[in-house]
Amino acid sequence: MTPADLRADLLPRILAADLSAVEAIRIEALGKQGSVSALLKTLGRMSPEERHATAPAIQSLREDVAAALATRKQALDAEALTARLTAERIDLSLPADRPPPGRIHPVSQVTDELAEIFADLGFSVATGPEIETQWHNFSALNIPETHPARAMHDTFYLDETADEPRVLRTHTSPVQIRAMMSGPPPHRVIAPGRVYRSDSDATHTPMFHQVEGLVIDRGINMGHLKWTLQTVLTAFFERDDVKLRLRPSYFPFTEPSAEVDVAYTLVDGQRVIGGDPNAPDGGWLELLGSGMVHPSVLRACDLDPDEWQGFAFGVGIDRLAMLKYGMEDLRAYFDGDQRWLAQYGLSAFDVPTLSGGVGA
Ligand code: 2NL
Repeated sequence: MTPADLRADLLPRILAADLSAVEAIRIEALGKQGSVSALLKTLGRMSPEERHATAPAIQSLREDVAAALATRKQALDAEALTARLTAERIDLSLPADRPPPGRIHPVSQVTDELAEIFADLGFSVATGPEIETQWHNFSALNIPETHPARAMHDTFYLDETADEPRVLRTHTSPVQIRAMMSGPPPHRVIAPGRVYRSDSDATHTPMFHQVEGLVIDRGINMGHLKWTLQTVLTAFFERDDVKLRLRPSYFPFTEPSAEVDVAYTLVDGQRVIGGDPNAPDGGWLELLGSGMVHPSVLRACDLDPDEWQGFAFGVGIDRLAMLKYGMEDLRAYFDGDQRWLAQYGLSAFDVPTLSGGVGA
């Protein structure tokens, strides 16, 4: 066939082709065995004069066919897109994919619960640095230089050559020292947060969480302490039979000092707060340390012990979370494993108050 014959055959067919025909014609004309390719191959066997005379018509045929195929394909694609756009509709009323809501870590949950419960009693939440001066962490709390708590194996010391050597706070008491020094009494604060001790086994992690509470006012006594803890723990454990027992104890920063035990019973082998401690499967669980703020601590904060008194207490948040939500291994708390959090994490909506339990 001559270039003109091929042109007369191919171009009208391309103009009328659908998408699959466009591809078929491309192979038929421009493919390895294609008709246009065959014409191009004849050029190799021609004399230079003949080739000079014939080549331009063949070359332009090849270019025109390729261009016509491309143009047709573009037109067909555009048509198909227009057809889809007219036919398909986005349903804006369909609910969107929700991101997974995430879970609240039990330690965060317990911290938030305590903040809510204490807020109902007029306490505010105080925070402070985790890197503390030894004065705020020890001296102001009547903990002498020789006290074992200051020993290397309990405390993480930072840069001992500094003018004012610092430690990772071993309790959140220094936050309350700062609260007492920040303005005049009365003070009602809780100080939740991370604390650090050089200790690591199945029941101790070198970082753990503590909440301390402090009330400073005129005429404060142990009765205020016991009523406050009774009220808070009743709300926290969501039982109306929470029973407390105060046992004499010793802390350098309180006088008198008391350990606070809470009554428990075994239910299906699980320790549950509440019930009769004298029942065969009952007993007392040591929960908090507490006492009346030592006069030396008040004086360190420029308060006159004859005018101002107060009570204070401290409790481990991780322990409280274990007791309330029933996780066994303390170390898993801080591994950051999503599977653990999916199992033990809490919904963002579970916030108890003094007046109503979780979900009220
Ligand atoms: C425990 C013991 C306690 C305090 C913490 C405190 C804070 C100031 C003044 C006086 Cl600023 N006391 N805190 C008092 C008694 C005990 O914690 O065994 N915690 C887990």
